[in-house]
Parts: sequence; C-alpha cells; structure tokens
Amino acid sequence: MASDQTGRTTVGQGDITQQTTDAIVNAANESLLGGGGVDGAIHRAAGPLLLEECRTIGGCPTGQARITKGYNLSASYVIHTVGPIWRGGNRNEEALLASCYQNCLTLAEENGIQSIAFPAISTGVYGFPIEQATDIAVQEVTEFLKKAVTVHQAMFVCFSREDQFIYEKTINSYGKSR
Ligand code: AR6
Repeated sequence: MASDQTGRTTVGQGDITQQTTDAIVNAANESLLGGGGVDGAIHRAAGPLLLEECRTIGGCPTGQARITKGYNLSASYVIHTVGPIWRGGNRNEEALLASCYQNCLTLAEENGIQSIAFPAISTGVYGFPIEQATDIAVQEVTEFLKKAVTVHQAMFVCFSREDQFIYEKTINSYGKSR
C-alpha cells in the first residue's frame, strides 16, 4: 500500500462504506440530506437514522464540516463536508477544498478520532479536476497530521483504479522535494 514518508497517510481502493476507521468522510451537499455518489452510498449503508440526525443539523456551508454518528456503518462517525462545485477555478475552489480537509480533521481531533477515511471530495458530480484535487488533499492531510494529537491515521479511499494511481503518484512524491 502506498503511503507518505511517515506511514500515517495511506491510499487504498474500494468502497468507503466498508472502511473500519473510526470515522469516514462524506462528500455531501449543503442540504446534508443525501444525494448520489458517495453520499448516497453512505446513507444507504448507514440506514435511515443517519438522515434523521442530518435533518437536525440544518445544512452545512461549502468548505465546512459537520459530524454525526455512523449508525449501521463500522465507522463510529461520519464527518460530512461540502466540497466546492468546480466553476473553472477562479471561484475560490482550491481554498474551499483545502478548508474541507482542514475542517474534517479539526472535527476529528475534537472528537478524539484516531483514524479517518476520505473519499476524493468534489471530484465526482462536482467536477473538480482529479489531479489538482489530489494535490490539495495530500498536502492538507499530510501537513495536518504532523501536528495532530489524536488522529494518527488517514486513508484516501479511491473508487477507481485510475484515481488510486493518481493518489499513489502524488503521495509517493510528496515531501521528497521539501
Ligand atoms: N466509496 C468511495 N468513493 C466513492 C464511492 C464509494 N462508495 N462512491 C463514489 N465515490 P461524488 P462530489 C467517489 O460525486 O463530487 C452527491 O450527490 C467518486 O467516484 O460522490 O463531492 C452529493 O449529495 C468520486 O471519486 O461527490 C453532492 O450533491 C468521489 O467519490 C455531490 O454528489 C466523489 O464523487 C457531491 O459531489
């Protein structure tokens, strides 16, 4: 398995709903009331109580994150974050995507979470270019983990082999020039 130089950030391929990390991250929309893609898969696997809890939250602005329980998932928590919709790159998309990763990890720390799995936020329906998104994901997670207290393991769960290859390439080269 590919990992960064500390071994704390790894890349895998598969279905994020099957991960046994303490928390999994959901690439949600501002309503937090479910949708397609990874969001739909997480709601299906967690069961209807997840939607019930999400209704009490009242939505989430782009770039921020909210935490719920994991219900029928192996993961105890779901951290829902809303990635930016790609609109060509001049609408603050990069900073918003970076803040998704930061806010998810901050919530994880506040809740004593030790391990967390991320999907490739914004790179599906929301259209963020995968290589650019991967650079941001790897940079933000790797740097956060250097100063994290409770979170000691982060995993990028790629749905396709193509995405996995891009993540592996990015993570293997990250830090080598630093
Ligand atoms: N496990 C891991 N990754 C997955 C899974 C899965 N089970 N299913 C899909 N992916 P997307 P976004 C990957 O579209 O771009 C929803 O409707 C997928 O291949 O799920 O942030 C929300 O409600 C891609 O690499 O999320 C929002 O409306 C990545 O997850 C909107 O889509 C993200 O794709 C959010 O769009």
